[in-house]
Amino acid sequence: MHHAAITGSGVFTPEAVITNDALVAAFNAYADRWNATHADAIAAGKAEAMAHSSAEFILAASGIEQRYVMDKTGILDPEVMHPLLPARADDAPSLMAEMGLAASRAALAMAGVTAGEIDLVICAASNHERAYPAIAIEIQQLLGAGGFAFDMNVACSSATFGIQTATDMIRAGSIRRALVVNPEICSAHLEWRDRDCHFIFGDVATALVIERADLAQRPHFAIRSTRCATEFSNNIRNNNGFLRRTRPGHMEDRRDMQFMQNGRKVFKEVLPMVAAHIAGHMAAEGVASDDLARLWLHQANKTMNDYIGRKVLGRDPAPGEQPNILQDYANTSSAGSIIAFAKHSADLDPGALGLICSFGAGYSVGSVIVERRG
Ligand code: CO8
Repeated sequence: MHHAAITGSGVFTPEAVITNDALVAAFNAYADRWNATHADAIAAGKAEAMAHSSAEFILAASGIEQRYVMDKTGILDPEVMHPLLPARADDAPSLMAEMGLAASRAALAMAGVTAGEIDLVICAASNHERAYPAIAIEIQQLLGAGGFAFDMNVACSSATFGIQTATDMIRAGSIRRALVVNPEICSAHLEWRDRDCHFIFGDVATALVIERADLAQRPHFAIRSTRCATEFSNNIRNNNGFLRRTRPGHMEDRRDMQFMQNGRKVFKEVLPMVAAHIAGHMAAEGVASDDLARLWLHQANKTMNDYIGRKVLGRDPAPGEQPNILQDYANTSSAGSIIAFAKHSADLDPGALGLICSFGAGYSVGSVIVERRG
């Protein structure tokens, strides 16, 4: 059996930034307009006035300070309240492919691997901008990669499930090198007119090169073990899909066609699931808390990460032991833990152990134990 290693990582960060203050100003302007338009219904008790959002609430509840997005003009326009991403011709690169390509090129450069040496491209993300052909095959073609490619979706856990899939294929000998790409356009499936969630998500793309460990040319992270788990829940859900047009009234703008969640329930149910998952994975690998030099967690909520860090390490994580990037990027779904890994791993000494963990809709949780080499 072969061993696998992460030899390259790349992050594509969109140029447009939205601070909490700018986001809240746009939302509140929208709410004021809506309340003015519906003043009679509100006065008659037939409609509820929209409440204002607050930058203080957002920071305290989530730890998020800003987010990057592919377009901010529409999101910040109270008349629009969604990103404006014009349709592209079928023969032009799709948005996800373009974002994924930038991250992939950075990951390939870091690994010292050419696109032609890649045998597998997985585009693992929360949503794919079309049903087919697979975005992964488009990325494969645009890069000039070999082998085969496919899309997968396990919401926030897409990247870690992709890592396990690629690692297992390397172990079995069916491929030598894979690219796991995570282009996340969360802004396009977020309801920016809902104050309960309008602050949660941002856009980004990440990519990892995963190679047979004996082929690695540079310092890398050997993949010691991967573990995935799922448990069905409706607490994070999006009902958009191709059956929409088969239903009467399908043209109406339904709230459940965007991201929906019961955040409190998710918080309460996912935390113990993740803590138990990581503890079980570490125990199975004979890894004790003191053996772990770094935790790269899913980036949804600072309080959640503080709790998991304490549970896993048995103490408050020291600064830098459990790096968060959510204050800058917000929740970027599957890409969050990979951004944290890409930006906060190069300093680890050979032999140091770390753990990547993602969790979210499904529910789903995926963990990867890695060891610094070289
Ligand atoms: N401004 C001011 N007040 C607000 C706002 C706001 N923006 N939003 C809510 N409030 C109010 C509420 O109305 C409530 O008021 P009241 O007490 O009067 O009812 C009060 O503040 C408290 O609200 P909450 O109970 O909702 O606040 P929480 O402390 O629970 O914080 C969070 C909300 C931050 C959402 C928190 O619950 C959380 O982070 N939960 C975990 C969520 C999570 O991790 N989800 C994972 C989702 S990601 C995923 O799985 C990927 C999905 C696929 C990607 C989709 C891309 C779009």
